[in-house]
Amino acid sequence: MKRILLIGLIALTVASCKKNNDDVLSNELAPISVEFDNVVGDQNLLLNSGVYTNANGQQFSVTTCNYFVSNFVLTKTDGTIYTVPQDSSYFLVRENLPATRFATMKVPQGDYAQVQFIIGVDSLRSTMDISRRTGVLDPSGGMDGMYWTWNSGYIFLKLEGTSPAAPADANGNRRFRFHIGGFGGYSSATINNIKQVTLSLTNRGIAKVRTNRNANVHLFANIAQVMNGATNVNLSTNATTMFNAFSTQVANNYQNMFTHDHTEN
Ligand SMILES: [Cu+2]
Repeated sequence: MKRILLIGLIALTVASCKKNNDDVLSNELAPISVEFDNVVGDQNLLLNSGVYTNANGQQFSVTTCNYFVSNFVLTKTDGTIYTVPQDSSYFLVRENLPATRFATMKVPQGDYAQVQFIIGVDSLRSTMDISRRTGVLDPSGGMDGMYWTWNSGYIFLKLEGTSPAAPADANGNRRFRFHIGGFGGYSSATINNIKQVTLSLTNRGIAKVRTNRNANVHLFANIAQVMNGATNVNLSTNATTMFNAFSTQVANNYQNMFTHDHTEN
């Protein structure tokens, strides 16, 4: 600014340059991705081959790890809140399909300090006509069976694997299965396991969203926290958890599994 004042004679020219160099951003939409990087404690998640230990000291391996994340809301450093249009705000993260770990959205340019989303599918969308449930929400599409019925709705999180601690089935396989969902149903009596997650980006790097960049908010999802937390799940007695009361304890565990590790700007 001082420089501009000093060069008074060519002030008009400088002023026009200043406008171009100004740091005020337009509200133009720009790309941002939120990366869901599945880990188990301090180890990477490796389907089938990785061997891990839960809080009860039980070994396990993972064969399937899928979950829905949706309804993203991002907050700028100045407190401005942007809700991603809902039709563009449903993602199914599938560990066996690496590209699905990126939830890619467009938001107004700016510096973002907080990301919020829900694990699962909100009740409104769960009850919408099938024509409004397209893409990853299409029960007849390639969504890997993440759906029960009209009243039970979507399976929000599916974690399956094997464990020597799990009881043997008829074929001698020792499997565990967590199929967790429940949007509340059409009657309020049914389970509601919709969980909201709010993560501050302040400590590990805000997202600088610009039209000429591709900000990526890299999260870790510690899937050990499906089993570990307020309730340390015993795979001997709870090898199969689906649409039942115990599922709420599992959902209470995994709602804390996300942490922000860093941001690539
Ligand atoms: Cu990264």
